[in-house]
Amino acid sequence: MPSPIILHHFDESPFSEKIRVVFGLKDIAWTSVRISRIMPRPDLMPMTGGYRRTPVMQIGADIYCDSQCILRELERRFPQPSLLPDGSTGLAWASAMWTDRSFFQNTVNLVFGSLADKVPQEFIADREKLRGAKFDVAAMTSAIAQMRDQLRTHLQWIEMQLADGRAWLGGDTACLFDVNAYMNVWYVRQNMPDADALLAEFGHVRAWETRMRAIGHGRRSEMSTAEALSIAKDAVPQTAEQADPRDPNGRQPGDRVEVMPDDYGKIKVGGEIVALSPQHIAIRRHDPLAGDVVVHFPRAGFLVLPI
Ligand SMILES: N[C@@H](CCC(=O)N[C@@H](CS)C(=O)NCC(=O)O)C(=O)O
Repeated sequence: MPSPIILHHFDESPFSEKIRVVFGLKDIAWTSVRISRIMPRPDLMPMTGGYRRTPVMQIGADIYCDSQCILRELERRFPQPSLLPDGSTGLAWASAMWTDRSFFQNTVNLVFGSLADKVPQEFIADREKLRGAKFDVAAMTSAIAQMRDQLRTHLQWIEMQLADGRAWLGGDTACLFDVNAYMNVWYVRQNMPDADALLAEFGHVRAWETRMRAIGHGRRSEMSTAEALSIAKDAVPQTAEQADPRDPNGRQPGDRVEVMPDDYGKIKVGGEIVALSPQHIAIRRHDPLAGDVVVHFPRAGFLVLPI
């Protein structure tokens, strides 16, 4: 029996919403493993080797970290309907550097600044560890006016793109542009009581948001974290060795490296390179609880360090 497509996520997670929407777009049957919003995650860490951001996708003993990497793998396994708009493939992938960084920093600061004293202390302590810096809700609250200005700018870019009456950001069909940008609008809608007011002037965005919501989340079933860990333990990683002859640093399959995000959650995951390309790195590691696993990361926004 083929390994199920497992998403380790929590329902409130905007980066996970990207993946859930793609399950909807591609009508994929998937298994939801709901993880805690804060650490510890004792059944997941043996599989990721310490990578602690959400979401993580697991297929047998192959573990995909970061939404960019997950989407790339889903597009590879389920090419139709494609996430990539005709003539704009490169820009579609690159759009994550807008939506996941400056746009998301804007919406996350707005959301937590607005929640203010409703943010639980243990959540603040967890996110301080994640960021390696103070999670300063008071500073976020005082920046709300600035964050509203920034949000308006981001939303207007979406509005401009839809202004010719097209249904989707890339044209006639929903694509990666839509998935990436929608995450932030969804996050504002879920958390800001005045979302209607924030979106009021953007009629095209509101109509597009309704279309995005109607895509749904594909075919979802639930599994426990412990069951997912035992699937990894019983499986054999399926990633084929792949060299990158033009790797600028001469890295080769078999080299030992550590991989970590360059922005937050900077935990190094060590292993031996199995596959390498300009967009992707996969490393093999062994864990007493998870067995042999191959952990996959994107290259954009990640550092690869020799051991
Ligand atoms: N670049 C990452 C960012 C993921 C991210 O920041 N996720 C948030 C939740 S939506 C997170 O990891 N929060 C801390 C945690 O869940 O441990 C991606 O695209 O997956």
